[in-house]
Amino acid sequence: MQQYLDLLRDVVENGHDKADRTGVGTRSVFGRQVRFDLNAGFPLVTTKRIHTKSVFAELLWFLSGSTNNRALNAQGVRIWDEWAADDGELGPIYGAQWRRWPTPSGDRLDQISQVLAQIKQDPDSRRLLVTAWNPAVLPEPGRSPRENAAHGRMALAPCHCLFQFYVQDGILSCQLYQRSADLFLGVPFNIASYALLTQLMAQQADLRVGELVQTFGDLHLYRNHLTEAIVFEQLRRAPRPLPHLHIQRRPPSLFDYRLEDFSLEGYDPHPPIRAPIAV
Ligand code: UFP
Repeated sequence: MQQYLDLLRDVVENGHDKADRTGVGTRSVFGRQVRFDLNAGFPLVTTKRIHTKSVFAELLWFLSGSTNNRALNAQGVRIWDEWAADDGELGPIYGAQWRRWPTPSGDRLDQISQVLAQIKQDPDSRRLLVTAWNPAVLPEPGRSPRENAAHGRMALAPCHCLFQFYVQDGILSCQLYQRSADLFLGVPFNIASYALLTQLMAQQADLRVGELVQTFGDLHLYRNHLTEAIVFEQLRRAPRPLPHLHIQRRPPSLFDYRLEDFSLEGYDPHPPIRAPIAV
């Protein structure tokens, strides 16, 4: 994961100070891209421990179409707690847009099923996209995430908002556009999540995996992460070999995977580094 450390260094060295919605303040750059060869190993940050159960459970939760935090809490995953309304609702975030995009006629579009079908039927298509960016249900400015969720708006505007698949010679690649990226806390999760999604899509489409390309809009480090104990500690650590992700079985559909289906071999990270999250 040298690419990740290079990004950290890039933002530390080239970032400019920028105010942000949370009031914490960031150091930020605009427009970056990294590529991961998914055959070289599973792209998981090794210079601190990543809680992969949260990543995997969250992706399965997105794929299930759920937008209620209680389903995640039931699995011991608490990464969305800061944003959920009292009943656990997060409003129409990723799961809703991926699986139930509302059409003008009142129907619902299952973008994920459609794109998987297109990958199989027309792999050369240049339209293999899924978008979570639905301007009609973005959070209303001036409301807190919880208030938005309670009013049927997204608690948080999608950060990983658009992705595209690409098939060549039986190999599936994926490119993600991430408009806003908390490089220390969010990005390691986002990389791992889309690496897993690409592996699952490939398995279901009988394709091999190629690359994950990740393109960033506002790529930032929060000011309170730029400390000796957090970002600079991570930069002192040497990356270790990448783990490998094994998928134990091929379930009948993309929507039938379970957490127990995934096992990571050879993940030997440095210890965790705790950091405050900006809400
Ligand atoms: N963020 C990520 N990845 C995610 C996610 C959030 O990096 O998957 F959900 C970060 C980016 C930003 C904040 O720091 O959360 C979202 O704030 P905003 O909507 O103002 O960009």
